Order: sequence, then C-alpha cells, then structure tokens
Amino acid sequence: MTFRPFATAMLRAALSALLLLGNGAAAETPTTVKVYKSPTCGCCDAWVDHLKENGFTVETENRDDMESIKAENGIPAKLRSCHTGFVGGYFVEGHVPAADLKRLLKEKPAVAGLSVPDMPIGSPGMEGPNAEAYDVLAVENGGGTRVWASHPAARREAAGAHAH
Ligand SMILES: [Cu+2]
Repeated sequence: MTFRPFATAMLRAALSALLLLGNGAAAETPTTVKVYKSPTCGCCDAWVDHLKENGFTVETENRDDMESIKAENGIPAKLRSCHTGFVGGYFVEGHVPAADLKRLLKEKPAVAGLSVPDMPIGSPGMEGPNAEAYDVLAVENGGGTRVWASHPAARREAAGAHAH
C-alpha cells in the first residue's frame, strides 16, 4: 500500500494534536477545593468567590463544628481563622490568596498547609478601606511555620479593588 507512510504520518499528527489538546485541557481543569465553613460566615463566601474567580472549583460544606475540623486536621489554635479548605492533600486555613494557593499546588512543598491566621483586612474576602499587611504562612507537619508570601498594607486598594 503506497499511501501507508502518508497515513501513518497523518495518524501521528492527529495523535500529537490530541495529546496537545489533552495537556491543555488538563492544565485548565480547575482544581477542586473542599471548603468547610459556618453557615453564617459572609467573608467565607467572599473567599470562595475569590477562588472561583481564579479558576478553582469549590465544594462548600456548612458546619457548626468548625473548631473540631481544625483540631482533627492539626491546625494549631494560634493559626486558625474562619473557614478551612482542603486541596491536593493540604489544608488552606483562612483568607489565603488564590495565587499563593496555586504556587503551593505547583511547587508541592512538604508542608501540611497554608494559613492566614485571623482575618486581616485586605485579604481576599476581607476587602476594606484600610488594608493591613499580612503574611501567608506555610505550616509544617509539626506545627512550625515559615512565611510563604507577604502582602503589604493597602495593596488591594492600589490595585483598584474598590471600583465597583
Ligand atoms: Cu473570614
């Protein structure tokens, strides 16, 4: 069959196109974050929206026993905030910016999770007129922390977050 080399080349081209498509689709598939929050937490909902706006799929579950979820997952009391999320084997405690979470999922360090303790004004979901400086902490399995990302005061205002 004289056309066979051509057919084979076509098949190869089609296969690599499929592989490329496959890779592209995989890269764009949103990562699902499971978020536990209290049913009345407004800033938790705002953070969930922030994740969705940044390409994540979010599954939320309202719970009245948030403290026990944090305790069961080894989140030290001083690092706790409102909601607790889980993705890729990590916990995500509090108002962690989507970009810092994406970097965690990309670099995959050997830590237990990320935390923004309390609820600093200016963090995603906690937007306000006087943004505070805050750190996103990487939390090690033993409970030790190191700074994963620092966000300066008033950063989001400068970015025009108030132009609604
Ligand atoms: Cu909050």
